[in-house]
Amino acid sequence: MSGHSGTGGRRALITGITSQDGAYLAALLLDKGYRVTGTLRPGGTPISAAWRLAEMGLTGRVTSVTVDLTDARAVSWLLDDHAPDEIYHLAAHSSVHSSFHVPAETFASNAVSTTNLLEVIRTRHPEARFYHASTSEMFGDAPEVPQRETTLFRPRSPYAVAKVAAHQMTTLYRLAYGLFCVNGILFNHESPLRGPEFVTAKIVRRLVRWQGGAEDAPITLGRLDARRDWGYAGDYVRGMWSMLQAGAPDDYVLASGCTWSVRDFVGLTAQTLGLRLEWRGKGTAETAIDLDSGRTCVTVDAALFRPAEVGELRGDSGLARERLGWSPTVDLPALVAMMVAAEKARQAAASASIKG
Ligand code: NDP
Ligand code: GDR
Repeated sequence: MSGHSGTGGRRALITGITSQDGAYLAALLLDKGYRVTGTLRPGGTPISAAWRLAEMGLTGRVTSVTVDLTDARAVSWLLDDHAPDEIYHLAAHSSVHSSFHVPAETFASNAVSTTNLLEVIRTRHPEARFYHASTSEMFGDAPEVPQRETTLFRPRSPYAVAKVAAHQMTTLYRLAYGLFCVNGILFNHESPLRGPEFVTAKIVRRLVRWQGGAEDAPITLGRLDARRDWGYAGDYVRGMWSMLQAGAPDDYVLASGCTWSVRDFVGLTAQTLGLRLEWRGKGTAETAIDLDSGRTCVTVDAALFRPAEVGELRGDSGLARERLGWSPTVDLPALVAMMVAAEKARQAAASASIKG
C-alpha cells in the first residue's frame, strides 16, 4: 500500500458520524492519530443522543457539526471550515425498506448530497480524498453470482437507484477530473451497534428478550428465504480506510463471500442462545416453534415483504484482498455470538437500572 504515509495529525471528515459505521470508523481513525469531525443532520440524532459514539467512549473525542448535505452552499462552508484530508461519506437514508415510502427524500439524501460533496471537492478542495458508501444493493437481482466490481447494476429499490446514481457520480469525478474518489461496494455488515430496523439486530434483540421472558409475542419477520452476505462492521471500516491510502483510486467490493438466509440467521441466533427451534409450515404460514416450551417463537407477516426484492447476494472481494491486503476476520457464527453477548449485557444493565 502506498499513497498517504503517516496519518498522525491528518484531518478526517465523516458524514453521518452517528451511524454504525461512523462509530467504528471514528474509533479506527482516532487510534491512528487523525483529528475527526463528524456531521449530524438537522433534525436527526443530536450528539448528546449519539448512543453508538457513547458506547464506544468516543463522544468527547470527535468534533461534530450539523449540516444539510443537500444544500450545496452549506457543503462548501463545511469543507472550507474543516479542510479535511480524507472525507468518508456515510450519511444516507440507509433503510431499503423505508426508501419505498420516501423515494424522493431518499434520492436527495443519497444522490444529491454526494454530488454536492464531489462538486465542492472539484472546485475548492481537489487534494481531498473521498470515500463513497456504495452498496451490494446496487446489484439487485443481478444474475451473476458472486458479484464483483464489474457486475452490472440492476437496482430493485429507491435506495439502490439513488446509490447507483451516487456511485456513478463518484466514478465520473475520478475519471473526468482525476480526483481521488472511490466507491466501497460493501455487502451487509453488522455489529452490536447495528440499528434495530435491520433484520439481524431485530432478530437478536427480540430473541434475547423472548428467551428472557421480557417479551411473549412471537417475532414477526418478512421474507425468510432472503439471502445476504453478512460481515462484521469493524472489518469493513478497515477496508474503507485502506481504499483511501492506496496509491491510486479505484472501486472495491468488501464481502465475506458466504451467503445465508434470514431463516439461517434465526437458527444461528437460537443456537447461540441454546434454544431448540423447529420450522413448520410454508410461505406466510411458516412458523418456528420452541421445542422446549412448545410456544411459537417466529411468524411471517407479508406486510414486511418489499415491493421488489434482490436476488442472491454473495460478494467476491478478490480485488480488495489482492490490492489492499484486506480480509475479514469475523465469520457469521462469531458475529452472531458477539451480537448476542452485547444484547444480553445491554438488557441486563437495563433491568439492573430499573431494579436499582
Ligand atoms: P446507519 O443506518 O447506522 O446510519 C445512517 C446514518 O445516516 C446516520 O448517521 C443517520 O443520521 C444518517 N441519515 C439517516 N437518514 C439520513 C438522511 N435522510 N439524510 C442524511 N443523513 C441521514 O448506517 P450504516 O452505518 O449501516 O451505513 C453507513 C453507510 O453505508 C450508509 O450510507 C449506508 O447506506 C451504507 N452501507 C451500509 C451497509 C451496511 O450493511 N451497514 C452496506 C453498504 C452500504 P441519524 O442518526 O440522524 O438518523
Ligand atoms: P438490507 O438489510 O435491506 O439488506 O439493507 P435488512 O436487514 O433491512 O434486510 C435484509 C433482508 O432481510 C429481509 N427481512 C427483513 N428485513 C427487515 N429489515 N425486517 C424484517 O422483519 C425482515 N424480515 C425479512 C429483507 O426483506 C431483506 O431481504 C442493509 C442496509 O444496511 C443498507 O443500507 C445496505 O446498503 C445493505 O444492507 C447492504
